[in-house]
Amino acid sequence: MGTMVQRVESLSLSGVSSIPKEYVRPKEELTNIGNVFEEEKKEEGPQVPTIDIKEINSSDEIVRKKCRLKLRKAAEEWGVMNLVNHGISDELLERLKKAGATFFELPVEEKEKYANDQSAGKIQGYGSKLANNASGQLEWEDYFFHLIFPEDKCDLSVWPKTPADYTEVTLEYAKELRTLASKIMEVLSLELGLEGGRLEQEVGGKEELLLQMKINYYPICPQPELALGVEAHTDISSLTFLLHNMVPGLQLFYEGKWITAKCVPGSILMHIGDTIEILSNGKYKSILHRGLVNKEKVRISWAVFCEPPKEKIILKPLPELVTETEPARFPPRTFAQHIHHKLFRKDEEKKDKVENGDDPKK
Ligand SMILES: O=C(O)CCC(=O)C(=O)O
Ligand SMILES: [Fe+2]
Repeated sequence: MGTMVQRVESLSLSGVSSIPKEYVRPKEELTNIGNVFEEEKKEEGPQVPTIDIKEINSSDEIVRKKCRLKLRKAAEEWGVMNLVNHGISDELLERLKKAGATFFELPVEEKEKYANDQSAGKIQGYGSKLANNASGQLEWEDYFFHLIFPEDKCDLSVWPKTPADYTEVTLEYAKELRTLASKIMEVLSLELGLEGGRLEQEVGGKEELLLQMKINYYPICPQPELALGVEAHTDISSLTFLLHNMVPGLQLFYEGKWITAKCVPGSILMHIGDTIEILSNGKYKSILHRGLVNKEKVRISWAVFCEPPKEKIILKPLPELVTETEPARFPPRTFAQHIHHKLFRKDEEKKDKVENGDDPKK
């Protein structure tokens, strides 16, 4: 195990009334962080679309086309949507959420037995963000991260042993999500005028596409207006599927404003990630999003990232989608290079701010 890492849960339970400075976001991020319960109630303005995919493979062509068109529009305009009638039973979703919540109910000392060791390259397990840049900026969350599909690549020895059904339930959810991911990628391909299997094949196909789960655990925060659970980012995945415990927190940056996602019972929230944005040459969007915290309720979310292999595939706009009027908007990069590029760009932005005398710590 590595050196002692500050767990946000311990900080929260200690009863501090003000948060350590590393958790205070720089001032340019703070303008729009309000009370998330009030934000969620607001009815005016644009809302994350809810897409019913029940008829996505209907034998009635008109019904099928209508359903697929809605999915495409949401992927083009928002890059994020609540999927309903997705085919995964409420019962399974509830069991999955119960399993993760039960694990997080263990005392921190118990969870520490599962601690990851990022410096040793062991990225699976229980973790919290480590300060990895000059500003030392941290996020108000702890998490549990591990590969969940394909099963033969999973290291079950690092998965939670409490509760006893954690592994069984999680493997079942992974299998069902993998099927759903295929279904979605098929429609996204067809709607680009490509063969149905194309996007899936481009991200690694049945063999190589990896599903990684991150359970985000956001403890109660004494100063939620100064912190973020997850800082603003776009997902690097091809697709991301997200569940949560019905506590609001997710915000999407849409048309220049932060929109708070409403909790839609039974839905699975889905993001188009950078990978599909790149392959589609920007037709489908990977939206900027972040997570707020609050002082009343613990929030938990389950994000599953469908990722291409790190080195094997060069991601670039598909040649069919590149024309003289629509030139390639992204240079060719492996997934690993894409990750590196994003980190580098972020560090450069921070450095710029320091050099211009705008201290990002403030
Ligand atoms: O907790 C959430 O709603 C968002 C989490 C997220 O964006 C992520 O884990 O990538
Ligand atoms: Fe995300």
